[in-house]
Amino acid sequence: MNRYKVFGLLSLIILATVLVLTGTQILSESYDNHSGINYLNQSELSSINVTGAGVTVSQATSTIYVNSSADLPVMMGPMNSGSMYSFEIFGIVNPNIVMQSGVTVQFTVVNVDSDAYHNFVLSNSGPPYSYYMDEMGMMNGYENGYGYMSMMPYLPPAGADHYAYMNISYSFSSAGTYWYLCTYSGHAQNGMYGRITVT
Ligand SMILES: [Cu+2]
Repeated sequence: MNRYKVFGLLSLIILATVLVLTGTQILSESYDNHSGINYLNQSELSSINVTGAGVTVSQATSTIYVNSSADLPVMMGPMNSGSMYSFEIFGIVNPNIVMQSGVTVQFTVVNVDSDAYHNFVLSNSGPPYSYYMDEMGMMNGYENGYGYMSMMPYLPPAGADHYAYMNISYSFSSAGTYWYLCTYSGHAQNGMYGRITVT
């Protein structure tokens, strides 16, 4: 091989490496840095996990009663429960949430899982859920047959003292049974969901 061929080959290899690295960068950025995702540190996380006004917690029935418009912090992933397929609100895993119509809930959704993506989506459709609920969380939202009432990008796994979170405010204007679930493949199927009853 003469020196021109070697030079040409080296150039190609360098070009290919740059393209792959750039592509990976763009992909992970669109996945992790969706607008609306912000980060909490440990002390901020502790400060939001306090039962606020307008909320009553029944450990015995795993139910959170939202009596007037209120904030609910939702922890995703294994926190006190051992399971990664859990939402935790005020220490209750996948709680029932009960409220009257007209109440507005501000969910502060935090990923506390160190090695998995999760999201928090409201839906009219209850379990059982299939493996594929929405591979592209943020893209397919509302018209995919699952009755989604809200959508959320997947929040990236927690790092040291670094927890991705997103706020979603929702007004439940009609009585009925609704559900919250994680649309990451296999998560809702494995139990990552809970019921919301609006009376
Ligand atoms: Cu999940």
